[in-house]
Amino acid sequence: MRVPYLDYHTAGESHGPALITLIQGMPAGVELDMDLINGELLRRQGGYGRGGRMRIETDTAEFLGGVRNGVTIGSPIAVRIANKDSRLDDADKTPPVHRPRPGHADLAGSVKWLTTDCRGTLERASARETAARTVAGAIARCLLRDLDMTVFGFVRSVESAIWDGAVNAGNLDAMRSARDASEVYCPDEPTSKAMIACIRAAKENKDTAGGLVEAHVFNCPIGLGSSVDWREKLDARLAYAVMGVQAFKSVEIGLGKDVAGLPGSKVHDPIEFNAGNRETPSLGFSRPSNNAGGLEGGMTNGSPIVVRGAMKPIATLLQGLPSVNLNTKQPEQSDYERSDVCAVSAASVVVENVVAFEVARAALSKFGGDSLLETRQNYDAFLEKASMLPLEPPSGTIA
Ligand code: EPS
Repeated sequence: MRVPYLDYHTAGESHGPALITLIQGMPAGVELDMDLINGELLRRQGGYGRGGRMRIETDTAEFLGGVRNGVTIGSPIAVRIANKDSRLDDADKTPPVHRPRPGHADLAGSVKWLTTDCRGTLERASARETAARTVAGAIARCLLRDLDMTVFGFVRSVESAIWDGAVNAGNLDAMRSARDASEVYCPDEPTSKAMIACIRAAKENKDTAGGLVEAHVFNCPIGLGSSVDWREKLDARLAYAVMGVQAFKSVEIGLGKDVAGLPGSKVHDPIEFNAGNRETPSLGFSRPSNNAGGLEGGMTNGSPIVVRGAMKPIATLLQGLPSVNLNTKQPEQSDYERSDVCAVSAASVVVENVVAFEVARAALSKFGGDSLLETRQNYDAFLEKASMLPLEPPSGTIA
C-alpha cells in the first residue's frame, strides 16, 4: 500500500556527523532546483546576530536516494547535510551540561531521559536541526513551483523594531529583492537598520533578541486543506509546523489574535466576483481585505496565505540565567554554550520552508498523482470544473 500523503522525518544532533532528511510521498518527475535548495540552506545560515558555528559550516544538500539526475523518481528522498563541527563522541569537546538554561529544553529533557546531563537533550533540541527541515521545505517548493504557487518569508520585527509595510502579489519581486539585500531579511531598509541596532545592543548587554517572522503563499487554488477533519485543516497544519520550529511561542493566521477585539463586520473579508479572472486559481473570487490570511474553514480561499510566528529570544545568554545544578541542587548560573544573539532571520527561512511543505502536502492530498504529470493534470481538471460552476447537478442533489 502506498503511503497516502507527503511527509518527512529528520534525524541528527547538532554536533553529530550529519543531519538527515527523509521525505516520502513526493511524486516522480519533479525537477529539483539545487540552487534553490542550497540557496535556502545558505540563507538559513545567515542573518545579522548569528554565532560562530555558522562560520564553520557550509550547509549543502547531498542526495542519497529518491532522485535521478536531479529529478524525483517517486521513491523516498534521503538527504544528508554534513556537520563540519562534528564532535559528539568526544567528551572533552562536548562536556556534560549540569546547569540547565531557562527557556531551553535542558531541564525537561534531562528529567525525561533520566539523566543529570543535559547534553543529549540539547544536541537534538538545537536549532541546528532546522537545516534538515529547510531542505524538506525547499524540495516541496520545487513541486509548488510546478503548481504555480510561490512562498515568501521575511522578518516582520526584532524586539521593538517593527515593519508595518505590506507584501502582495504586485510588489512581491521588489519585496524579495529588498529582503535579500537586508542583513536581517526585512524588506524595509530603515527598519532593518533599527533591527540591527536592537541586536547589537542585545549583544553588548550579553543578552539575546527575539522577533516576529511572516510567510506568505501566493496563487493557491481555492480548496486546499479540508473542513471535515481537524487534522486536515490547513490552518491547523500550518500552526503545528510553525510552532514546531525551535523557540516559537505563538502562531497567527491573518489578523491573528486581533480578531478577538473586533466585531464580525470588521473581521470577515467581503466576497466579490470578477468574471474576467475566472480562469485563475482564485476562479474570479476576490476579497478587498485578507483578515482571514487566506484560510476559511481550514481551506484556502484564493487569497494569499499569511502566517506569522513569534520567536522568543535565544535561551543561551552569555551572562547566564539563574538556574540549579542538577547534581547538587544548589543555585548556580546556567551553563553557556556557544550560541546566536538573534536567529530571527534564520527562523524566517525555516518558517518559509515548513509552510511550503504543508501547502505542498495539502496540494498532493487534494490532487494526488504518482507523477507530476498526473498531479498537474488533476489540478488543471479541478480548476476547469470549478471555473464552470454551477455544474449539472448529479441526480439527488440541488445546485
Ligand atoms: C545552529 C547551530 C548551533 C547554534 C544554534 C543554531 O550551533 P552550536 O550549538 O554548535 O553553536 O548556533 O542553536 C541554537 C540556537 C539552539 O538553541 O540550540 C544552527 O545551525 O542553526
